[in-house]
Amino acid sequence: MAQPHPPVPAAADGNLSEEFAAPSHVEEVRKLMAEFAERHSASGRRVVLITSGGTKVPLESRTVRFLDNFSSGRRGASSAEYFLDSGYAVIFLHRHRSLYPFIRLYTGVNLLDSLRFQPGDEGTSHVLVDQKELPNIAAVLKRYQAVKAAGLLLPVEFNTLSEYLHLLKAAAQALNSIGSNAMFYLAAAVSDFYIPVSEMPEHKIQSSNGPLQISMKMVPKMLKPLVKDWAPQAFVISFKLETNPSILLECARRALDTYNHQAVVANVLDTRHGYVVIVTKNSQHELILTEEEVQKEIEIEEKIVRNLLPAHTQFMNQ
Ligand code: 9Z3
Repeated sequence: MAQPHPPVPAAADGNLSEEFAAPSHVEEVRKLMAEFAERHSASGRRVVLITSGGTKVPLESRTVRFLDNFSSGRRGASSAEYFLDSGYAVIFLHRHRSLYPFIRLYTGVNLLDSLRFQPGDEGTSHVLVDQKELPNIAAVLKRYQAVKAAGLLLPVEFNTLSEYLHLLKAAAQALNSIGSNAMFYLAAAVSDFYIPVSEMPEHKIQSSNGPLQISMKMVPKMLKPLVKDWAPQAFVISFKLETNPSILLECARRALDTYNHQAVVANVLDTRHGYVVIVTKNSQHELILTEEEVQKEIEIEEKIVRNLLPAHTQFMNQ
């Protein structure tokens, strides 16, 4: 059985109030994102805002400890590449140090093991890349440099939950001016719980005080104001993660009913990189990676993006 629907938290109107400290650079980033969106939209390109990675929830103001979650950012980083390949400009709102488009392919490789030192003439030297250690590096580098030269990827970093919330709000407002040319692809794993600044101890919690009990508040659901107020014409895709497959689709449908956006990509923790269901008001589409596709290094994100593109086109034409 699915759990009962939780009460909508107080800040569901999108007013983040003083409970979430805004990052100092939020206005500067808002301007960058608005310029990026308007420039690309004016030249006929669609723009997708991808959120990616987990969020950090501090337990102390001078933070020593925090709550985190499992998300690696692989979904967001690989999807960014497929959106770029499909002609979108991408704002990549990602957790600091989570996986990043293109370079993600070399996670776990020790860079120094893939480089060779070669002395040159007259005291010069060269550093060479061993392409066996970095498979496909020439092709990946070419793609990355082309994306960079065309200014198609705008990376924006967050670390804490507060930073994420403020930057997402700024992004949504920045993309509003391009209407249905904008897509939101909300793949970040965002904490549902937090400790308000007003209730957080300033200093490190002392273990000498004995076992720790914490009480956390519900994080406001940003999807509601995003769809209703901040970017009401945009094409919005949220993600739903469960660990119990038997409640997955019910939860995804409930999210669609509650927030009234275009689609939910539903996934289960253990199988998330091989199986998802794209749920819309009138359809339910299972995407599965076969064993053969896994062997060929095809990724489920390619299928997700390929599935969403015609839906976005149709939405824009409505
Ligand atoms: C997802 O469900 C993503 O697919 C994953 C990707 C985070 C599972 P990785 O980063 O994993 O590749 O390791 N994202 C959304 C998760 C989420 O918190 N959704 C909320 C919920 O389920 C709704 S907004 O309640």
